[in-house]
Amino acid sequence: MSQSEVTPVRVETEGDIGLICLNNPPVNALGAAVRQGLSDAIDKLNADPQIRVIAIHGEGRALSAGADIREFGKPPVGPRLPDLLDRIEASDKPVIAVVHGTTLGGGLELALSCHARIGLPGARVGLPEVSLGLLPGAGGTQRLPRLIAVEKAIDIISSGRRVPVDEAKDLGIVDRIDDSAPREAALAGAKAALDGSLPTRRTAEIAVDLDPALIEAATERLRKKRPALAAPIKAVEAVAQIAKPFAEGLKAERALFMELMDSPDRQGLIHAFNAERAVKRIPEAQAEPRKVETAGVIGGGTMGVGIATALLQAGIPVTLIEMAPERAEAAEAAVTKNLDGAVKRSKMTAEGRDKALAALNATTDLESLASVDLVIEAVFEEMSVKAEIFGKLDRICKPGAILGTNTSYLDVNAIADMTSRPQDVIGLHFFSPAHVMRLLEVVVADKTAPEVVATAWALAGRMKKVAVRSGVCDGFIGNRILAHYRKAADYMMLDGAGFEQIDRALEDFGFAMGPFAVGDLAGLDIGWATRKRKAPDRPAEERYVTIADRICENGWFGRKTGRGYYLYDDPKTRKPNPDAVAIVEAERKAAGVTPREFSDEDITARYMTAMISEAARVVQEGIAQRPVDVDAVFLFGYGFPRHLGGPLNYADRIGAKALIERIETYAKEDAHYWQVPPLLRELADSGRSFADLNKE
Ligand code: TC6
Repeated sequence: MSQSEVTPVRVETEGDIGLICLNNPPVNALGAAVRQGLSDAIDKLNADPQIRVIAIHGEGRALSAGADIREFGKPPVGPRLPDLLDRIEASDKPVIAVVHGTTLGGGLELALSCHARIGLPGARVGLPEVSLGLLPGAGGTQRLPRLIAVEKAIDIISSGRRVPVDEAKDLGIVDRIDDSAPREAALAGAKAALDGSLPTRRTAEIAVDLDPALIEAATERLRKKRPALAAPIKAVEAVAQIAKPFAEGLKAERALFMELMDSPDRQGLIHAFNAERAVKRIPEAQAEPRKVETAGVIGGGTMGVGIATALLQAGIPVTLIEMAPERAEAAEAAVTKNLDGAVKRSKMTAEGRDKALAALNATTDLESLASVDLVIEAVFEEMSVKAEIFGKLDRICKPGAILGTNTSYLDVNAIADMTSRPQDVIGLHFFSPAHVMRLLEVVVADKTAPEVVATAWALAGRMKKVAVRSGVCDGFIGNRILAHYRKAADYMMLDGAGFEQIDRALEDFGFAMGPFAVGDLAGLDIGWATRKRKAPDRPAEERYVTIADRICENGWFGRKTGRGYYLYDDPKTRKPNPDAVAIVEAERKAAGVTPREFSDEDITARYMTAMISEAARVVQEGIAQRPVDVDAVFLFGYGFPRHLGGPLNYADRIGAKALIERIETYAKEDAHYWQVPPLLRELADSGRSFADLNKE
């Protein structure tokens, strides 16, 4: 049946029971047609004298994933969800909801407006609106704290977490668990409501006692934990309205919801949600992926160990290759530690860990890769080393095996040409720690076969990673853009801003960590090696900041050596390294710079403008398919503040014209670094935005 032929809400009767079925694939979102259908269905069944009880259930994956996100920001179309839910709750005939699958947001609010709820095994419920920059705006903040303990409701509403059905039953969100199919559970629930074995009541009528201290404590906690985000705090403010009569509380909830609906954070967070899905649209999407039942990883360093861990967690047996037996053993120990950590963080069970470890074979025998379906090379970043390995893999691996490289900047075309099968070679660029970070940059070389690309997406799906398609260039999408804007931070440091001020300004802006603190964490020797590699190609006009080199020359590589820009005597604190401060001052003098002051706004403006400039070039050159692909790389691999939606989504907030003005102003200081990207000029001239490019 085609989408247009689907009736989004079906009504049927069986004796004195009226059944309403939501059928709006893929996730029964509560768009206008569903709301209208539900409204008509409730009216019809209420008007039918034969009917004594009504039960709502859903077809497909879940009862409902909530309001239709695609309607946000557009003119409202009635009936509004809050009004519809009030009418369902007011129904004289009891209404039962059957909750199955992942039932979220407006979907759970629909269930809360019913008079009893039945959960199916495997169901999960939640109010994730805060993660979209919103709050539950269809009565969720008023009904949930009436139904369950206020403290628990605050936790669920302000965290947006998904609650497994067993916990939902213990909390009182669902009244019983029934392990039949949704329609059967609806019929059984309706009968139980009629014979009195399933009590029914209106949630709005449940008396509630609010302890204001709970609200204060939650607000305080959120202010400390996530100061940049307004939605969770507003959501708690909405819960506080339960002190008022129900109708007034609903009105207040609505007002707070509308405030958030108009906020730029809401736009940014929904863009981030959509970005994760948009990156799946690739030209190779129709190709048939190859089977990946076994994998090999070459290299037992941090990356190799992380990749092996991620593959094992996805249920794929791994042969991990190291050069010497003691290094293979150390790699196995490191994988074990990662898996133990996953068990500790409840990411996997102890049995899962044992099974994964049994599927790991750490060895020095490269020939044992002869039978694997996929190899990921994660050795030292040196073309001659890669050339030797890919030459050997070409000889050893079976025909059709996928040969992946985890290189973070080397030319994947050149690596592919080391083999007689360049169609099987692809870049699989993981981010450290590879078993935690969600981004996987998939670097498609000139000769990579479409089914090899499709396999990378299938693999990313199994590993629960976000794959983004990148073309070949130095650093691909992420590291190329990073290399550019990182220089802006160095220029500001040389010209007078302290590294501590730069880090703090960017952290206040929303980054989890500023660039100097990140450098210390990653190891300053990494950037040092890259700068040395690129030195021969450095244009004569480029300003070169020597501060980081001087710090590295002392053997101070950041956290791992106890000092870098900061001191790490106490792992919890971050104190500027006075020797690094002295180096900064000395290098300024040597460069003949008279230090000047930078405001925090100036720091973030320059940093973001540099990032956006290189991102625009990456899009124009076709390295990234669309602006949204750049956004996804930064959201899922570089800790970009999610509420800003990614660098190019944020660029639209500033506008192409204003960005050009900034670049032209900065160019007066350094015309080589600050150049207007042609794409930005095109957007400014045509009045278009990066968002428009995403739609093309
Ligand atoms: C709310 O309810 C507010 C209420 C108050 C109102 C007054 N709307 O993620 P998947 C699409 S706020 C429209 O790949 P999964 C999704 O874009 C909302 N579309 O599948 C994708 O489309 P594509 C609160 C939606 O099985 C397709 O469905 N609810 C919606 O990995 C499949 O999605 C949420 O925040 C939607 N609500 O995960 C829930 N949801 O194929 C957000 C999904 O064209 N959704 N789509 O790319 C999710 O968390 C997940 O989608 C999931 C399913 C867990 C429901």
